[in-house]
Amino acid sequence: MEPIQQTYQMPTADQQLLDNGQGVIDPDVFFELNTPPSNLADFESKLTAFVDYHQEKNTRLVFITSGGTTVPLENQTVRFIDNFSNGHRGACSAEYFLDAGYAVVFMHRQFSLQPFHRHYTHNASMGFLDYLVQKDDDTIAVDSQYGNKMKDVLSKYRAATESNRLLFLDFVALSDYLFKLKSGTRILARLQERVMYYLAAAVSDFFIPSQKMHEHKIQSAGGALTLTLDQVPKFLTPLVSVWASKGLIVSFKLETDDNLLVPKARQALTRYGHQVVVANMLHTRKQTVTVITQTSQQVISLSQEDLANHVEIEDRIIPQLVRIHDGWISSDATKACQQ
Ligand code: PAZ
Repeated sequence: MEPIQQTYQMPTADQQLLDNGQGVIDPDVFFELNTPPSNLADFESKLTAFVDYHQEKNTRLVFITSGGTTVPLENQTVRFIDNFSNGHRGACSAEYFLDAGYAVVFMHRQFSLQPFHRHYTHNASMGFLDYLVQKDDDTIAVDSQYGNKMKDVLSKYRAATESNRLLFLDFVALSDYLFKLKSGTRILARLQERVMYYLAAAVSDFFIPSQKMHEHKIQSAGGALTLTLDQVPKFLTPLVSVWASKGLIVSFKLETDDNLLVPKARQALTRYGHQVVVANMLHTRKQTVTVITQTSQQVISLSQEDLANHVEIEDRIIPQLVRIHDGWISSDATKACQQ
């Protein structure tokens, strides 16, 4: 029997007209061609209530995106393309932003690392039950060797949640993430320069639009599978210029080729005109990053001593970003006085 090469459906003439001639559609067109996630209304109402609360309190707020997006291969998704990110950067950063007095919206990939919980999950050698002991009176308790640290983590977690300073929201697929990014930034926009957007999620650059996707599970009887993915529109353009134009925007740049890292990070700053790029390499991202602004470039690295003392690099990154945010807020206040 002839092997059948499976490909996704070719774009229609109409869809081809919508792109910019290089196969990249406009961000607005993306939202017209894709269906919003079914829980978008719930996402919006939780975020609106959180923003209402913090608007009154005059708190600074950080919107953290964390973890990787999936790229489904079928509309009724059985298979998808994923990436390496487990959300460590975002989850860890959330704790340091809370320490710095921020309220945190933690928009994360479902089941990726979460602030505070992260100390007890996703550990290859320790499962949840391994932290517990069964006592003689048949009750259970935390094993005493973990008790002190757990008490400390628990009290910080309770302080954040009881003061309504930590909101968990999630996403899975790329389009889910993009709809929520747009909607979330617009809801937060009324807090203006008090919001920092900390875009640490690993967002796919390529996807299959839903009209071009197989509806049902792709069958192996069809032979080899050839996939063509479209390029994801550049969402930082509307985010910086329209959705969140008053906030401080911190994007992340990940590379595996050292020679590309700083030039690509600078290129992003020039192209989008936002304030900060944190550049990191895949294999050293927990030890060293470069914080780049339009006028400065600072390498932040952990020493051998820091590593031996289990210092986390976010402990150094967040205070630096808070200083930049201080400057952003006061420059905005200066602009307002001059008007
Ligand atoms: O989630 P994680 O801690 O495993 O990785 C963090 C990271 C490398 C995804 C983040 O620091 C980052 O660079 N995000 C942007 C990735 C990108 O360039 O698309």
